[in-house]
Amino acid sequence: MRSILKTSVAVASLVGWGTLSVSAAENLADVMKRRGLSQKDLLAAAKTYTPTGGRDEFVVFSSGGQSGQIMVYGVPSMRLLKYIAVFTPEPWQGFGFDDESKKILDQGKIDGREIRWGDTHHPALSETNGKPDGEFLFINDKANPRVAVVSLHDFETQQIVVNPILQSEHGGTFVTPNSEYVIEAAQYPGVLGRGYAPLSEFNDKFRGAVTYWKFDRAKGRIDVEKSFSIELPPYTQDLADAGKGPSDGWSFINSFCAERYVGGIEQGRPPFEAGCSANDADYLHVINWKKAAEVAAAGKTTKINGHDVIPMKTAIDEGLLFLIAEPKSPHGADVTPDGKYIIVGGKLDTNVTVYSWEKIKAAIDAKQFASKDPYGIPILDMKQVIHKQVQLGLGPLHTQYDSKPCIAYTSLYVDSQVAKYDYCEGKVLDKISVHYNIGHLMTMEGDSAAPAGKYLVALNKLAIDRFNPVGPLHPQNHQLIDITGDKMELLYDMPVPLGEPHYAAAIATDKLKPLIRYKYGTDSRTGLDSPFAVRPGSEKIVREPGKVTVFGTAIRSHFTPEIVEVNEGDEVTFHITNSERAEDETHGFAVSTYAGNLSLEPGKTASLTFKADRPGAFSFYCTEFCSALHLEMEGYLMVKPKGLVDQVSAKATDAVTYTKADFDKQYKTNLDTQTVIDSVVKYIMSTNYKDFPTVVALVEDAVDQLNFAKESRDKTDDAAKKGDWQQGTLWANQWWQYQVKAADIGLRVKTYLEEHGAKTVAK
Ligand code: RUQ
Ligand code: CUA
Repeated sequence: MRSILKTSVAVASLVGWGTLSVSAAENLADVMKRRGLSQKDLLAAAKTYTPTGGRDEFVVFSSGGQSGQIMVYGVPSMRLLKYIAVFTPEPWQGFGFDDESKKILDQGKIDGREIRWGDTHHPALSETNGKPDGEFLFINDKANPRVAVVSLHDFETQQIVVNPILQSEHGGTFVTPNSEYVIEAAQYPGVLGRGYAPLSEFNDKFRGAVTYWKFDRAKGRIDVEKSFSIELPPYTQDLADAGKGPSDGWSFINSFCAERYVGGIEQGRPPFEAGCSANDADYLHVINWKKAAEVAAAGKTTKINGHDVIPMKTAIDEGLLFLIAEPKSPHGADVTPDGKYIIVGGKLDTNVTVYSWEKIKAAIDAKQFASKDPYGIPILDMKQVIHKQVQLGLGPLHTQYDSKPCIAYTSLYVDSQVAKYDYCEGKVLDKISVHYNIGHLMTMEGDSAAPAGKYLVALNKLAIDRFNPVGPLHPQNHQLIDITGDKMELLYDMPVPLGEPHYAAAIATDKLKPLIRYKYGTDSRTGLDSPFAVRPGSEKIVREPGKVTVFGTAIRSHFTPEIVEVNEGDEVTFHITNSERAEDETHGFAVSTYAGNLSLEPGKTASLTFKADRPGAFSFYCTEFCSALHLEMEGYLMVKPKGLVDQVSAKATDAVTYTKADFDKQYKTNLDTQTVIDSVVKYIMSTNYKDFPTVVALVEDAVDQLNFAKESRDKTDDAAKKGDWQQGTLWANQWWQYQVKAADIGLRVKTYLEEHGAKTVAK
């Protein structure tokens, strides 16, 4: 069939060649003219264009902002690869729809309230020795103080932890150099434990805090029991970072509104924005987390909602907490790759301030403090611990680092620019304009101890006039900038149609080792074996009073079982395992008007539970275009009305009768198909296909299909022996279905081998 198709395509293109050649002759100069492109544009295109099948050098995980999700895209192509559902349901992936993922989302309930969205800000990659290792990803929820853990083996959210004491946060997620802890700092002050106090008691009763979530890498989960927090003043903590190298063991959190202003525009008082930016300085918090972990382990904590909190007084007495002034309404606290400096942008100051860790440490060790804050926290003398201040422009926010030593990039919100400078010397080197109002920026592995340089992405808040208008809400704009040369070069604008992407993290592609398929019967939401998985042949329907549980399988192109009878009012659960082995051979599952959607990737088991409270005949079907007979991948849920006496048998009757002629015709087709399959198999076996893991998986799948074909063929032959042309023809058809699937996989393998330069090996 395929070869016929290929031949006719070839013939058609031969016939059409004469007319096609006119437009095909358009050359590069013609295209440039027609589209108004410059040489510079062409160069940018050549640097980003990725031909079909090409791969990106880096993979970016971008916050999806208010969508509660994460976007994954490639650099330099800027092609979107995936949305990872984190705090928000995502129907395609079944997240928030299957029973398993509902449990993950339910971990994110706060004080009993179900919250199905999140305001994600800062993703962080797990690190080993300060470098991203490609194993895990963390992200925070500012609106509802939570942190999620995503496994990068399958890009699935596996855990959500709720902060036990905060009511709002922002300084997360930032990881320590070996991902010992995931840092989450408060944003708007509150009563710790989410309690009440009048605003008139703000200074005494309201507090900030920072939580150090203990990460258990072996389990791939945050260990809530071993996590702790430190009580902080109500200074509106903002962004955080962990020290590394010489500053490993310490963390840094900036703040704004150290004025502790409480607003009240409705009482004729100036609004928050005025009161919170009245002073010239706020505070950089310097915290010894390693020592704090010991203090917490020693039990010098109070329990709030069952969680260990080191009181501010203890933090001061134990020498865990120090403050340094920072100008003015700062944003961003970014530790340099070598851990020697911390750079803070002053939103309302034109400088970035480069603090020297060596000087900070010396002052702390010598107990040289300029003063104390109202809570008794020692304040270091800013002048004494500054390395440099670099005048960059209006609204400096966040800083990222290059692979070249001493080179940093800071976003300038008001100027809509990126500044490149030497922070060792305090010299501005270059500036580039972006469109418009950049927030964060990101270089490749730019958070790590060894940034990869090469590219920078400007995460812009407004797109304004950059793209085709799509209504009052515009997409956001991620702009790719080449940073390999002395001058930054803008390469590409990517409209982002999801949430407000605050921050992103990039990793070299070769560090990611995602799964091709799940081990048979995996609950993908936990990564563990599902107790509900069954193998083909052992599918079953279990009936208990008021309850029907289906243990089924899905494989191209049918579900087993196909007909499920229940009584009105029964609780029905479908546990379905995808028994495919081929890469990307995903099925979906939905029961019309009742429930959906499951995403069943190869090897995965997922479950759908609902109450069959409305009688009727309801189809269920596969929601993923998985094969030529995808539309036929269907079944019926028969919800029998209450009190129905006449139990109609579930046994299906055939509407069409088949004769011996039908049987013979199908039989012959099958034998012909087998000849084609044999030739493909022969080709594959003649190559070094075992050198390609993707192909090995596909070949396993094809072998499965051929075994199934064999079983159906035996049934066909049995029926023929009995002269049962009805059953014989139906089974011959099923046999052929399996052949087609095997052939489909075989051709995928053949193409893959040809494209990847497989070699012929001697037999
Ligand atoms: S924020 S634009 Cu990271 Cu939430 Cu700075
Ligand atoms: Cu399985 Cu469509």
